[in-house]
Amino acid sequence: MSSESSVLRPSTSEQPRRVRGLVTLLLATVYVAAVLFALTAGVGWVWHRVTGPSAATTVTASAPAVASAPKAVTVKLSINPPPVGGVKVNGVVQDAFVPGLLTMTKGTTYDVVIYNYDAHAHTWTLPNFNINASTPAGSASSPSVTHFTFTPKSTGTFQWFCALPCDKWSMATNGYMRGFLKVTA
Ligand SMILES: [Cu+2]
Repeated sequence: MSSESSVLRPSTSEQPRRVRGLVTLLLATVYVAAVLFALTAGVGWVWHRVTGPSAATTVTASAPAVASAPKAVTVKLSINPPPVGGVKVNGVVQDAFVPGLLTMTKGTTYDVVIYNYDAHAHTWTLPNFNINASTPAGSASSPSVTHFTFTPKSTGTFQWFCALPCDKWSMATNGYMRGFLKVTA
């Protein structure tokens, strides 16, 4: 009995310590789990705040900006258009941009589209506005198409020309392979 009790005694005094240890471990686990949960939820909330509403704000903010953006005015130019394949001057077919004389409004954005029906390349060069659009060779049935967009920022009359050697007469004559861009206020 006495030996039994002496064996039991340390075990009974040890058991609450073990229980206390287990409770502490359990509490620690619960605490760590709670902290992890709080962190995850917090990060999730922050993530939602950052991605959700800001993305929606970007969409609503960009929508009116696109709608209020000025629309470009399309200007079509043709080089040696069919059926003539140029412009007839005194019975001779001359190389020509049609139209060769243009008028634009300052501050308006223009989308210039050039159709080249000629079998030779040309350019539409306007140094005042840093434009040098090269138009590759095309054909009467399948013209090459060249695009550029620009907004004239100053008024006046500006010389444009074809910088590639082509029809000598046209290169020297305004309205054919050279001409003017008039920009009005
Ligand atoms: Cu030319």
